Amino acid sequence: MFCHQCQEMMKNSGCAAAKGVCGKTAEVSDLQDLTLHVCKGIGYWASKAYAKGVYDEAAALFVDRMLFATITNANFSPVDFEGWILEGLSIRDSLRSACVKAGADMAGPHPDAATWMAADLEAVRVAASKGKGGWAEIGDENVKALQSLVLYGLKGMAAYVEHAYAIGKKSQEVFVFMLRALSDLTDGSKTLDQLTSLVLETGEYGVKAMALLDSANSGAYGSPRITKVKTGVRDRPGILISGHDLVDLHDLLEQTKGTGIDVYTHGEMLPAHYYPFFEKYDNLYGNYGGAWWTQNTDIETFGGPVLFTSNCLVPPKESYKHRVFTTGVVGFDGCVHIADREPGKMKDFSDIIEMAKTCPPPQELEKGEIIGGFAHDQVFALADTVVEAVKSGAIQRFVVMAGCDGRQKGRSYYTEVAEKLPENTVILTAGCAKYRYNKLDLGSIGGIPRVLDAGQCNDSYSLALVALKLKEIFGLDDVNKLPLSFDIAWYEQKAVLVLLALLYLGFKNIRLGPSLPGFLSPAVATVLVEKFGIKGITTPEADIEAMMQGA
Ligand code: SF4
Ligand code: SF3
Repeated sequence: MFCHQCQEMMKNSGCAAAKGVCGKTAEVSDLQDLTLHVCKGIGYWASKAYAKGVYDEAAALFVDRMLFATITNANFSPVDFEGWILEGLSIRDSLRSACVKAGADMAGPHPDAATWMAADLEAVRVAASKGKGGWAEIGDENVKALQSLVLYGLKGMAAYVEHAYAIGKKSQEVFVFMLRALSDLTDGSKTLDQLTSLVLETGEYGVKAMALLDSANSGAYGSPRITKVKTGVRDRPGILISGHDLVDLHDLLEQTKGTGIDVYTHGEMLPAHYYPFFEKYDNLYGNYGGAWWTQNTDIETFGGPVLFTSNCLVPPKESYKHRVFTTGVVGFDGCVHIADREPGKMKDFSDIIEMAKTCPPPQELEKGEIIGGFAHDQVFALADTVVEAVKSGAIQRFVVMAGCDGRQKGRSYYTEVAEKLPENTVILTAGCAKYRYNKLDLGSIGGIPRVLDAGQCNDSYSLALVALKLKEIFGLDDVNKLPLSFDIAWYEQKAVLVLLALLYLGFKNIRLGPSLPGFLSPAVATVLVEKFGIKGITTPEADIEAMMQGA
């Protein structure tokens, strides 16, 4: 195996042993490479067919789901990937036939395309195992680095698109881009400049995908508003729900209401409480535990069943594995998988509910509240107060500390930054990175909490909108002139997409940690540093000092 898609890759160069740091086995890693390999074939033929006026949405959806399924900590099941590869090959072959029928030019244009179009699985497997990551046999290290940026950005984009699709929103434009970008990744003749443009284009379509999900979420569940979420427990059995899928949460709340079973959110499901729509469910009790990586101990003490609706799943311990349920693209052999909903129906969570009835109430970990719900509309509603505070100097700077949390000890940096930032600063956050400081008492400025949580990583778009709104209010010609710094933490591929989207929107001087992506070549890293001012983190003290001076 070789995998270097997440921040916890071994030695910041890649996981290449029998198992990745995340627990992904070599077998699953290779199968994921194969899955993506087949998806590139689908992208190739789908783009050719599209040029001839044939659009296959089912193929686009399949590719989208596969990009999402191969995101870090989503699916660890060889059985799932074997099935998907066969399904993908048949989709690819029917697209190829559609191209013949539509009179497409079957010869080109990609010189390396033939290697990628092998018909039988074994040939695809051999082709995929040739290079690092299965696709890297073409091009030098800079080509590979740019291809990685695109591929990982696409995985992040797929997550946004999949969540929007679950709510009933889709964009043909974004689907067509994803297929074309995958096709371009099979093209060994692309120059570095062309690949760099593709990276920025991925950011551009990333913004569209983020906007799509933002409107899907607020259309279905209302605009997030300031909310206090309980962190304690009550004396009834519970179900813990994790991941990012709000439609799954809705189905679960409908099916548990009136049963005497409480639903607790975990990790990235915390921001669900901020949506007005879910207020009517009095059995949506509170949030339990911390960020994704604390699940091994949180699930142990929770005592009841746990539903994973998306990443991040940590391979479950034997002691509680029987209580772990997966759904959507999440999978782990030995855990019960809840099937997708049929059109117009809910998913059937009765097995989880039956198990919950036999379980003890959760053990209390803490007692308190987390405040959040500062997505764009809520912040815009506070705009007068915020602008006044900036003008009076009560707020000197905003620091965006969004992104992911992770296991690495060095991530305590983010807790320290939050604690040590001057009291006239406000932290804007989204994603599970917030668990490094969202339970600290950092006070408020004129009634505005010093940590403004916009929501999930899926809501990072809100932070960009807030920044663009501030630019407008202050009459600035450049968003980089705002009293705003970025100190972002990354772990998985949605964070890659968010970074590309921010670069596309013109944000510069972003601090990225705890380490710069190991999949970047030195030359590509240099371009990011020189052209966009991206930088790594140093110490909390030095970085705070630099940020306060606008650097
Ligand atoms: Fe390693 Fe991350 Fe890949 Fe897992 S997802 S194998 S930890 S690089
Ligand atoms: Fe977290 Fe996995 Fe990225 Fe959604 S739950 S931000 S890491």
